[in-house]
Amino acid sequence: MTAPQHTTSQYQALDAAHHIHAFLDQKALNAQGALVIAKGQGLHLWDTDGKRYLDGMSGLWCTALGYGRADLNAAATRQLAELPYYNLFFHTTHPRVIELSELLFSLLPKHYSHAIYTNSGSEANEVLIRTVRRYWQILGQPQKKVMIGRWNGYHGSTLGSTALGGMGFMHEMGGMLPDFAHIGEPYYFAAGGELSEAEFGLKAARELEAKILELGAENVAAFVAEPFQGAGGMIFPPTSYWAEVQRICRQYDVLLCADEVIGGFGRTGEWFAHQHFGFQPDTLTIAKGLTSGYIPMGGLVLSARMAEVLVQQGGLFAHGLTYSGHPVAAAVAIANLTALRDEKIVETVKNDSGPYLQKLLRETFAEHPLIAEIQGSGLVAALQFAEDKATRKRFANEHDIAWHCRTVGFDEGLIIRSTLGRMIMAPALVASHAELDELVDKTRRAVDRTGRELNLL
Ligand code: PXG
Repeated sequence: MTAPQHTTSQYQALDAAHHIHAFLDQKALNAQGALVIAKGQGLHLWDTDGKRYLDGMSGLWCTALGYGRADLNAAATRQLAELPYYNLFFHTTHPRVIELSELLFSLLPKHYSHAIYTNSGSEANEVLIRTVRRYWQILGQPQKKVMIGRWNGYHGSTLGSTALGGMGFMHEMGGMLPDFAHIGEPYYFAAGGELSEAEFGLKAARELEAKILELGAENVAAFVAEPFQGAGGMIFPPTSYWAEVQRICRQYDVLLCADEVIGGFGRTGEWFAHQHFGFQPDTLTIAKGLTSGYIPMGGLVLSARMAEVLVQQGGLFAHGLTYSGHPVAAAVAIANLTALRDEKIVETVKNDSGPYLQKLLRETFAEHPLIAEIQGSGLVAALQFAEDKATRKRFANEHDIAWHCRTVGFDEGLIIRSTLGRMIMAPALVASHAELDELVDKTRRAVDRTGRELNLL
């Protein structure tokens, strides 16, 4: 291990002096000091004081294989020695990116054929916006450029991906772009009212139809959404939702674009989350689990139907990134996807570890006085804090309650996320039963402590 250069408090002071962290009030964080994570192995992390944490979030939903995989390390090291950099500009390409696509498209449903690689999910969604608009331009409909996303959806932090996402506080920082629109999220617990889940799923989907009619179908390029909403609270839509969304997109000739950055590569127990929900998007945005987060890489996957138009009729494609299809990232992605496939990890999530976690969570929290809903599939799950289960009455200060739970979780040696009033977890796909037992046990302790410390019980 690299010898530490500083003590924890020195690291914290330097961190405060030089960084503006993501989605936090930096001044408040500086007063406290950030947790300095120094080492990872399997599902575990250690901070600079040697304290161990169970990582219930796979880093940021990305370390599908856990930390410390020698095969991914070896793939990167070999590639660094052989060809550390080349690109797909000006009539060149290289073996690793081609081998990666061969493997990726062997894992994807057969109607996808082309990929444009990026360094991140945000960039992949930027590419999506321009590619979708280009597609309609080629087909003689340049006015078809409005992208419809969902309120509380998350598609990244760059200007276009922020506009596509539905986080109002993000729109406020830097302003909105034209030609983006949003519909409500399919959050039954919060907005279902007196409807059944199935009825609410149809109602939420039909907001898309109303928005398309309001804007004029001739102006709408695409609907973009996460199959289940990740950063926005791990919200699983009712089962009636996606079939109706797909029907609407087909009826009005609007492209259906799935953001699989969190859901892709086995998280739900299927290779891709749209397969879990049973619909067929025209494009997929991928990142995170593509390389298990060991090295940055994302991409936009296109259906054969779209790619055919872009390639056969499109002429020059006016886009390119220096690091698109980077050989070291491609080598790591190949090692990662090979391990997911050959070690039957996705099958294990579907048939064994996923059902194990989902059952354990329901046994542990079904009767818990503070938890009113448990959602999830495979190795992703959410617990909804609420005041009253029967009426689905949420706590007025649910954000503070969930944040407290996350903070005492750190104290208990557990890393899970809070969003609004929900605790969300997404452990590495290689989690053992013992690690899932530890995850649920520590989560229950954090929830109980939250109840006691905030006088909720
Ligand atoms: N789409 C989705 C669905 C995402 O979840 C992005 C795009 C952007 O990817 P990049 O690689 O540009 O970050 C994301 C990222 C959280 C959390 O805690 C989620 C993300 C990032 C950071 C934190 O839920 N998702």
